[in-house]
Amino acid sequence: MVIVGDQKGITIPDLQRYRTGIPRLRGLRLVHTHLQGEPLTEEDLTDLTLLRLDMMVALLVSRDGNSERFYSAHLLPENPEKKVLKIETFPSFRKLENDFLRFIESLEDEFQKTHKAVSPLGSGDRAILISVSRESRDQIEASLEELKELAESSGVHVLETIIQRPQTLSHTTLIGEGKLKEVLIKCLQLGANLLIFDQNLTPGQITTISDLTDLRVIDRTQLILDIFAQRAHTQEGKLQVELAQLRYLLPRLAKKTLALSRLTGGIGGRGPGETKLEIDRRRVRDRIHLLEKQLEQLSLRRQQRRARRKKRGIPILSIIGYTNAGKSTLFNLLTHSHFQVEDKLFATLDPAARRLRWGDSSLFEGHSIILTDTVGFIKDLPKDLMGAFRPTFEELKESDLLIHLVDISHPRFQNHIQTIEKVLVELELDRIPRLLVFNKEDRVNPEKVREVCQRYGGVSISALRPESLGNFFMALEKKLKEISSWKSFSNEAWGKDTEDLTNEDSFDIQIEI
Ligand SMILES: Nc1nc2c(ncn2[C@@H]2O[C@H](COP(=O)(O)OP(=O)(O)OP(=O)(O)O)[C@@H](O)[C@H]2O)c(=O)[nH]1
Ligand SMILES: [Mg+2]
Repeated sequence: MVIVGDQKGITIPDLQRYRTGIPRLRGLRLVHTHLQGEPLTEEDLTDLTLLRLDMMVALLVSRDGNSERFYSAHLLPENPEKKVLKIETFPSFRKLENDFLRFIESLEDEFQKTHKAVSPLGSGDRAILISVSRESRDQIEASLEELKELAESSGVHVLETIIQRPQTLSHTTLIGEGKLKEVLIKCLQLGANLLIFDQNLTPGQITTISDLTDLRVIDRTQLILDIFAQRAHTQEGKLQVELAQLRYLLPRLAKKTLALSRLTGGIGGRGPGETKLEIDRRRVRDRIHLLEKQLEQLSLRRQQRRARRKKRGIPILSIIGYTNAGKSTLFNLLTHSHFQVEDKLFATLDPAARRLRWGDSSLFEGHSIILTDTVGFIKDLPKDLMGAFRPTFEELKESDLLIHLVDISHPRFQNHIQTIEKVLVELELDRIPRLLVFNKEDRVNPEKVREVCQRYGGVSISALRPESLGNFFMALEKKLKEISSWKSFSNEAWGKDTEDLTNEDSFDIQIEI
C-alpha cells in the first residue's frame, strides 16, 4: 500500500482488514520519509505500538531527493531490562542485507516464548486486569483480588493486574493514552487478548479503548453478567439474566452497530440469546418487553405458591450471604440434597427450597420448616442484575428468619458483612429477624472464632462437619421460639400436611440436634 502525505505527516488508513487479534503482530511494516532529518518521533513510536506494526522505518530524504540514512524501530518481547522497543540507526539502506520476513518470524517466536503458559481449561481468554482509581491502594488491591476471582470463576486466565492511580481520570479512556500504550505492550508480551477493568466504563470509553488497542474490553458489570449467563439453568434464571444483559446493552448501542460484536461478545462470545450483529435498539427493546412479560407470568405462579405457603403457616428460613460463603454446602447438609457446591463465585443462581422436619429431641419435635438457598451477593452487584432478579429477592421478603452466613476465613469478611447489611436495607429485608452464622470455622484458629462470634453476637459452624452444628441448632431454636411467640404458625400445619409447598420436591427431613 502506498500512502501519500504532506510535509507534516501521513494519515494511516483503517487497518482492520489486516491480521487483527492480539497477540500477533500486524504483518505490516510502515516505511515513510522524514523531510527535516528528524529521527523517529514520539508519534511514530505510538503508531508502531498501538497498530502493532511489524516495524516502523523513517527514511531521511534530503532536498535533492536523495536518501541514505534511516531509523527503524520494533517492539520487544518481555526482557529483564524491561525495554519495550528497539530503535536502530542505519547509515545506508543500500548495503542492508536483511531477510525481513525471517527476522519478523523469529521476533514473533520470541513473543510466543514469553507468553505465560496457562492450563488449557476454561474459555481460553487471557486477560489483564486493570484498576484505575483514586481510592486507597488497599481498597484497590482487595477489589482487584475479587475481580480476579470473578474472572477465574468465569474461566478466564488472569495474566497480570495493573493498578493506575492518576491525578485525574481520563474521560475518553479512563486510564489515559500513555498508560494504555504500556498496557498494550504488556498484552503483546504476555499474549493477552482481553482487558477487564475493575471500574465500570462508559459506552464511549469501551469503544475508544477497543478501537485503540484492538483488544476486547469489558468491565466489572459485564463480567458479572457474563458469569450469571454461564450459570443460569432454570427458565426463569435464563430469562432474568438475558433481561439484565439487554438492559445493560441498550444504552450502549451506538447508532452504528459496528462495535456491537464487541459489546455482545462478553467472554468467549457468550452474549445474550439471539443478539448478533444485526440487532438494533428497536429489536432490543422489543425483546426486553417480551422478557418482562414472560417473567411477570412466572412471577404470578410464584405468588400463588407463596400464598399457599403462607396459608399453611410453615416458617420459612432463608440462607443468605456473600457469594462463596458456603450457603449451598449448609443447605445440602441440612436437607441431604446435592445442589451444586463450588469454590467459585456465584455457583448458585437458581433458588432452591426444601421442607424439613425437626427431630425427636427438639423443642419443635415433628414441626416443619421450609429452608431456602439463594444466589449470593457481592460488592457493587450491577443495578441491572438487581432489577432483573428482583422477583427472586422479593421472595426473600416472605422469610421469617434470615440465616446470614459469613465465611470467617475470608480476609475481608467484615466488609462482606457490611455489604450484606447494605443490600438487606436496599431490598427492604432489614426488618426480618436474622441469625448471624460464621462458617468455615475449621479454617481459622478457635481463639479468633470465639472472639469474632462474641463481638458480632453470632454462632460458628463448619458446613463440612455435621458435628459442628450444635450451637447453631440451639440458636436457631431460640430464634424460632422468639418469632413464633409473636407470629402464630398454625400448629396443625407445622407438621402434618404433605402438600408440595416448595418449588422443588417436598422432602421430610429430620433435623437432629
Ligand atoms: N473449609 C471449608 N470449606 C467450606 C465450608 N463450607 C463450604 N466450603 C467450601 O466453600 C466453597 C463454596 O461453597 P458453596 O456452598 O458453593 O458457597 P455458596 O455460598 O453457596 O456460594 P454461591 O452459591 O457461589 O454464592 C466450596 O468449595 C465449599 O466446599 C467449610 O465449613 N469449611
Ligand atoms: Mg450456592
